[in-house]
Amino acid sequence: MRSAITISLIPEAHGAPFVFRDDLAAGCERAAALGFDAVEVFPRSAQELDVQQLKNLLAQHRLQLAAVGTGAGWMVHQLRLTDADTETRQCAQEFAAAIVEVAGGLGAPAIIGSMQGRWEGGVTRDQALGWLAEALEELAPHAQNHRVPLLLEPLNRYETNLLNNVADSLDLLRKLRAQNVKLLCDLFHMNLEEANIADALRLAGPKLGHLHFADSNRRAFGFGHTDLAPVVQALRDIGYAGCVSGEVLPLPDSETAAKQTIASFKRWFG
Ligand SMILES: [Mn+2]
Repeated sequence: MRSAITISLIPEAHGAPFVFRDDLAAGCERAAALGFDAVEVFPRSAQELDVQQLKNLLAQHRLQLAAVGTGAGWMVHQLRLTDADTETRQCAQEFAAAIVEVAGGLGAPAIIGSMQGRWEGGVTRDQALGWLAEALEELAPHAQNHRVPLLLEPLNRYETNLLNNVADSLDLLRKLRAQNVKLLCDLFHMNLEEANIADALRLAGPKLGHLHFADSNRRAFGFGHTDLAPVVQALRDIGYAGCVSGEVLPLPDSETAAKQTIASFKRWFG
């Protein structure tokens, strides 16, 4: 397993669970200095990400790119793949596709989390799930061209009413022709939504593609009360060998959250 830490380049995302913020060079420098294997980057858009700078920083610090988030599509641009408006759905699709391409070019998967949107107003749950499935079918082959998966993240009920748990997300994946869509399981969301986190990870099994490593209160692992022992056992049982990425609140500050994340990673996965 590889350790990773999050870097947000979205000025509008202050208050969101990203450890390092606004400065890619400084974030990569701290990630490498603390011993992380990889960084997970959240750009404002594909076009606003300086790909050459990122490449140079990864090489300079011998870091891997764990994943690239699409959350700015929703947070900044209010784009959702399941919006009632056809044109907005198309814009969302283009926004996400551009990030899939940029990430894939760097050998990393893109994450579809908050861009899944929600069903509301005149849109039914089945309609929204159908639009999401269509979007994933369009995006996944672009990721496949780069030989990377596309990551779909179930979120807790306060962030979406569409995909909240592993079982419902697997139901959607089973209906897809694309085989490279994998689940991003976030321990913070799972703590709110799953009856048993370890059982849910076992259910995900080979479809687990990425892990967000956050404690019960979305702080760095060890700063909350989730019992990690059964979670680690479940990950071992399913042979998970992907990223364990600290997507947590920068509390009490970025440096302390990052240090706590790598210490917990080493303790539990080292
Ligand atoms: Mn997450």
